[in-house]
Amino acid sequence: MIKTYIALGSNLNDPIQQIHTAFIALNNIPDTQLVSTSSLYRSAALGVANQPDYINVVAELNTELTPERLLDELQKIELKQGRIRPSQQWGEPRPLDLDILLYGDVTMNTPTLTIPHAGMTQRNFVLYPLFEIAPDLRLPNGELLGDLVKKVPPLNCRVD
Ligand code: ROI
Repeated sequence: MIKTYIALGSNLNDPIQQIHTAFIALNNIPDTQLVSTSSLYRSAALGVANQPDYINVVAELNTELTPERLLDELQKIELKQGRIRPSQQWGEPRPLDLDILLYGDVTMNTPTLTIPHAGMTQRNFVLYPLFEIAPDLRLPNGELLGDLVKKVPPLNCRVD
């Protein structure tokens, strides 16, 4: 059983509802359990102008699936929740984006999957929710999550 952290993001088609629907879908992945979820955080879209605010969350799962099979299941959920293409162009608004942040202590870099997730250490909308549910976490390279959080702008827009 591997502990894995998934980032959820939505900025289309009722984002808060998208996130709640995704929690149920994550818990229904075969050989996988949803262990915990962070609060929901609202933030302006990073990197692209003129698109709706995002709702972001991090979820902890226990899984027996390989990273590739897990990614496959996540892409099925994205498609089911109205995403047009599994790998929409970077920065396009989307009803649901699911990214594998961490998978145990695994480090990997293939054409389809980079773990830890490449952008995670710079993104406050990932680091803050992750820190909320895993305050003592270290990345596979030994970096302490708490140290990374101090280097990004604060994210305090929690949604009730
Ligand atoms: N900005 C925010 N705030 N949250 C996201 O999840 C998000 N996802 C993206 C880009 C376009 C980088 N911007 C984002 O893919």
